[in-house]
Amino acid sequence: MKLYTSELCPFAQRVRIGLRLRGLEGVVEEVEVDLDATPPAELTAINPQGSVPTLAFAPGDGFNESLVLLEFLDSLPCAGPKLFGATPRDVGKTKVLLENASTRLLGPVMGVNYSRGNAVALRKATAQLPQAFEWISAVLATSGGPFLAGATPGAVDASVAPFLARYVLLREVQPDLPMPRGGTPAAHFLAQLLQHPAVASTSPTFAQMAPAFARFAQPEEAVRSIQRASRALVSNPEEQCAALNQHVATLSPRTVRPEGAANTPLWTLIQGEKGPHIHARFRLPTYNEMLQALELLTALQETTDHHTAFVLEGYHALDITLCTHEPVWGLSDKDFSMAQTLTEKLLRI
Ligand SMILES: N[C@@H](CCC(=O)N[C@@H](CS)C(=O)NCC(=O)O)C(=O)O
Repeated sequence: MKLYTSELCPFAQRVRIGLRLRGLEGVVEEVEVDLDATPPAELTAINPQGSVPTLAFAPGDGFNESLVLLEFLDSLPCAGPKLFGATPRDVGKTKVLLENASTRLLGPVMGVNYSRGNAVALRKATAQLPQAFEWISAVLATSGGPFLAGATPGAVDASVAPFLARYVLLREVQPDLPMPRGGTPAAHFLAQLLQHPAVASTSPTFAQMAPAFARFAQPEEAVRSIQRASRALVSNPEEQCAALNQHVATLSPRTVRPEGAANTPLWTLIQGEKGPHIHARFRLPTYNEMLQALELLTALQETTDHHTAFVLEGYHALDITLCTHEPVWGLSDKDFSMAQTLTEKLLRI
């Protein structure tokens, strides 16, 4: 058997930890895949997405998905304890705990690890961490610790360890990220888990992770282009507004629609009393889409530190106005860049 894996991938590390906990390292050959290159044909023959971890029994025969693979390891004959527990009752309890770990612990931890320079997402995820640490302490009170599964690590430990290991490494560049309070069961668990040979021997180093951290700490290109855009006022706002509308006309809206007839330009240039600004109105089909739109809008504003004026009409229409008013009123490249990215994102909801 072969495991297609990557040292950098936390999902693959789950299975690599599972192999070591089960004592199956010698039985499964680990094949390192370069995630930046075209995936090998033997891998895509089994898993067309070419993602890791993927297990191969024979050419063209195997499957992927880290948690399914972890469970499969328990079906292989070996001396090590079962990751999901010895009885069907234990397996059931472990699966419920995995679900809870995923929402209560991994949700916030992954939210931090993958916040991509999104200031709102980072703040939201960070705010949930203290409760996530309390959840760990509560589970340990039931299992008896030092691991979530009890005396030895099990499937839930293997599934959270890679993300916690990366979180702790990330603190080297973001030292303000919270840790469990010293002396608490959660702090003891974290130390024990990361030191466990199955976890320590499969965890990447900071140097290995640094390029990925740099990539994940950065907002996507469309957001960076707003950050880079100049605040100097443009001399040709009519032309820029026309170019913006031409671009918008090439987009295919999903559920959020620009208001107006098909050929009406979305963004209009308005000569206000204090100076020019651009305005657009978006139609939202339901309350739910409006909440998504507001979340997206506020996150983009906070991350780029460029703010719109927006007004809701019920939960169905969102009016957005953009202009630059420091040091003087007018329209800048930043406004047009913001308008473009915002429209692209809203029409993708
Ligand atoms: N849900 C999958 C996620 C696997 C995954 O996202 N793997 C990433 C690397 S961390 C990957 O292979 N990405 C490359 C791709 O999808 O092309 C699992 O739990 O196994």
